[in-house]
Amino acid sequence: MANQNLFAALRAAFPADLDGTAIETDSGLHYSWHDLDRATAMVANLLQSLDVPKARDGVPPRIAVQVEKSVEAMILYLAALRAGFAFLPLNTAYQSGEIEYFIGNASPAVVVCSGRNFPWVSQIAFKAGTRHVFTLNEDRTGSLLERAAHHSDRQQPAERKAGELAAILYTSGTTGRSKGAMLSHGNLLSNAVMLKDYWGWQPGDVLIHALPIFHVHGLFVAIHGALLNGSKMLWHARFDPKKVIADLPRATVFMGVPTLYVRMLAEPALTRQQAAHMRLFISGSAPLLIETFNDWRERTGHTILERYGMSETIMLTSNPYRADVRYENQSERRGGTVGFPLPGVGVRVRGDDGAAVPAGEIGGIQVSGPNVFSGYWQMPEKTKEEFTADGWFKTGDVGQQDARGYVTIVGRSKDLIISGGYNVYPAEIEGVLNDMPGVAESAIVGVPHPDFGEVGVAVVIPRPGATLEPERLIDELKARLANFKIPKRCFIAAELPRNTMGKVQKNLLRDQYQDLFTA
Ligand code: MLC
Ligand code: AMP
Repeated sequence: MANQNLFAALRAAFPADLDGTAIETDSGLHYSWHDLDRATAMVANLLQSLDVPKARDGVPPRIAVQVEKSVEAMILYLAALRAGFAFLPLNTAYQSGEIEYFIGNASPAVVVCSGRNFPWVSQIAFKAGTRHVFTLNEDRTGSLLERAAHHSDRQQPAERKAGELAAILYTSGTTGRSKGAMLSHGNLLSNAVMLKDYWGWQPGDVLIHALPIFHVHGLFVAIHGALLNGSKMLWHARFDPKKVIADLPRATVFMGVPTLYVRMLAEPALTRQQAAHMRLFISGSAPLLIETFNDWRERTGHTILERYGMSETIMLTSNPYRADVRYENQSERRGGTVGFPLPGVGVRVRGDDGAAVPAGEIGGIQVSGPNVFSGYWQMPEKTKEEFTADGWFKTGDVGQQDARGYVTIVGRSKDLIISGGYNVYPAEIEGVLNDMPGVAESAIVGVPHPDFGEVGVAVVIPRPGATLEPERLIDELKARLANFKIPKRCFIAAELPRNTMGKVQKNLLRDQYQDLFTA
């Protein structure tokens, strides 16, 4: 059977003219397809030259990467696939305690970090038994590329089967620590191939890439989409609404979390004329408010296509790209919904008792398909809990599917806040707060926010006799956790509201602070 390494499929889709531009960056750099091919070969050869454990039982060596967004960081991802390593991307906002957990849990053979963070990251990595730590900086310096420069620019992609591990994405949990979702070459490729057709990727498409590349949206959906279509990317190192709007006349596809759309709408330069060349605007990772959906249509003449996915499953549902006879009745992009189950993806809604609920009624969303991950890294018990007996994955999202098939997400059974497209698990922050001196207990709730959609608010109860200062608690949290997890406000209270069972009534706290940022 042919090699099912995801990189091999992406490479096969490169255009015949390898001298054409594959990527143009916002700092004026141009990369040809040939450059991508050569650079990924060199880095893959470096990785394969290292003394690391060989793949065993479909489990290859892991490479954990915490670096700023750059084309070279993307090349490193592709090179890891090419060399047959499993890629473990880490948000640049993560602090040492968070990194220590990920490295300790995944025991990567190789770690790559920025030169600035090398002193502490390497210490954590070496302590965890990692033998190889490289640096990679935004300006293309660092030991990774220096070492790769000594390797050949030709390389045969490692032989991989569809079920073999390609990436581990850590996602936090409602209880306990983060879990590593194991995604295979087949999970990633099947989803990308299906989306290429469903979203109507066509010759000449150009993608504006303005998302971070350490989560599903920017790393998989955007990059695989462009590469599999042989499409050029206009590469933005960080999201700047003005710069994206300026690039619209040269592009056809844009992907963003709702916050990016909200920020672009605040720019007078966003006009119908400026967006005239665009073919498709896609939103996901967090709920898109109907006002944003409507305002965007009014201002640009384009209807945003909203889709729904997860780290564990990649893309699950999507509003339609076009009226297509193959996808009967799927003609309208309906705001407030996440569209239809994607071809090949099973979506069903179940009640608390596990029974099917009638169309239009609310329940837990369960999914199945070739895109669904195989389980959490070294957590068989957790994996078992999250799947039904008949093999469907319980997303933790609560929603409904109407008679026509449109899926709407109405809430979450998991205690999760999605802030600017990043997941924040209250339990993790409460755990850190509760360990601070003078803190008896705490609760974090999500409330509406005009920019981030939703943000966390902390309510903290002091121990008897203790005096707590909200600013001090926030500063302490900042030293320990990624910045997007930090509650935007902190209140000290005498007690938390509880029901008769003694359970904290977060809904009452949410109601209390509902208008904090939107009044
Ligand atoms: C930044 N800040 C945030 C935040 N991002 N606060 C809450 N939520 C966020 N998402 C805070 C910082 O802590 C800092 O606070 C201040 O804002 C400025 O930081 P910054 O880094 O300069 O912010 P900015 O560059 O403006 O970033 C905002 C953003 C970014 C929206 C561009 O958050 C972003 O790129 N989000 C996209 C996330 C994403 O890709 N998600 C996909 C997940 S995949 P202070 O106090 O320190 O000043 C997934 C599956 C799927 O969910 O379906 O796709
Ligand atoms: P992550 O674990 O970071 O992959 O986040 C996945 C979660 O993001 C899902 O379980 C949903 O709760 C949420 N999500 C993704 N896309 C959407 C969307 N379009 N609307 C609402 N929630 C979404």
